[in-house]
Amino acid sequence: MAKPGTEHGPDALREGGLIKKLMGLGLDVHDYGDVGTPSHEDDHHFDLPVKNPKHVATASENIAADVYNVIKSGRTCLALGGDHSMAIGSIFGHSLAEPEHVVVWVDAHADINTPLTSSSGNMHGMPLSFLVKELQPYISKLPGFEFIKPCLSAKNIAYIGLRDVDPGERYIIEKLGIQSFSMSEVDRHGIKDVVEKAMHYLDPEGVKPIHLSFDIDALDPSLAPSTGTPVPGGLSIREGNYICEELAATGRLTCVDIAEVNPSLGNERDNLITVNSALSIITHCFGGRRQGTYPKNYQIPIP
Ligand code: 5AB
Ligand code: MN
Ligand code: MN
Ligand code: MN
Repeated sequence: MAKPGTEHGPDALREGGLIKKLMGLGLDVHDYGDVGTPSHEDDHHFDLPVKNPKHVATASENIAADVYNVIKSGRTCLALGGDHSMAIGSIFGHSLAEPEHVVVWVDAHADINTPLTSSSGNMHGMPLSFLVKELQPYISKLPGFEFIKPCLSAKNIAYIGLRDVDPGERYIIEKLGIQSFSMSEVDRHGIKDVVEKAMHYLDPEGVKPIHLSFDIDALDPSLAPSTGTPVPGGLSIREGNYICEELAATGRLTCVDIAEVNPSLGNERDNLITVNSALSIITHCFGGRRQGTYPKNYQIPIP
């Protein structure tokens, strides 16, 4: 958490009209409020350059419990970040409710550094490493992380949008054979093919619950300037919305993370652009379609 401010992401989205927009799609929306993320004193690791592990561990445990309860109650979960370390808790909580779920990770970054491959010590660059079974021999013991049981196999993950991947991460992706559709694949094949291939690979039968972890920095920085680690050459809003429309159309999208919206970065206009992009991504995950939609009981008004 080198750049503070992502804790204000959820309120920026609420103030941008999130709930009203979702209700406008005819959904029964319940805002469960903010998850408790208490910080700890002496929150450093003696041997590793990992920042705030206890803070992340407590937050992850609370996020996991809430995500589990929301999904168990039969609702679709929207988890608003926060930096992307939030996905440790949301994916773990999702797996407690739906052990068979698959993960579509949309991001400029691979977020699969181990505490030892990371050059920054930032835990938002590591979330997947704690969850992937095959990586556990390489994961250092961190205070508070005992509750996490690795719940994903490498074959349960597909990346879309990568364009800033660390050497250790690229090695891990290749060694474990994780499906990765970087921006080069998006350029080469187009977003339709990429989404089709990703979904066919993750779940050829089309029966598994889907977790979409969407880092707003997957979008081009012109569309999401208020974020901590922008990288040029990202997804267009059309490509981002297309991914969401296609996943939503499966009827199996059970949990969506929106991470790394940081209203403390950039000016007011940057914030507005970023929030509007995030709202567009979210609504297309929840039934919004560019062809248009109407509520279930819609009637043409009679004069
Ligand atoms: B984000 C970097 N790979 O580990 C690292 O925004 C960047 O959640 C991580 O995708 C970016 O610090 C994390 C250099
Ligand atoms: Mn990320
Ligand atoms: Mn990122
Ligand atoms: Mn980040």
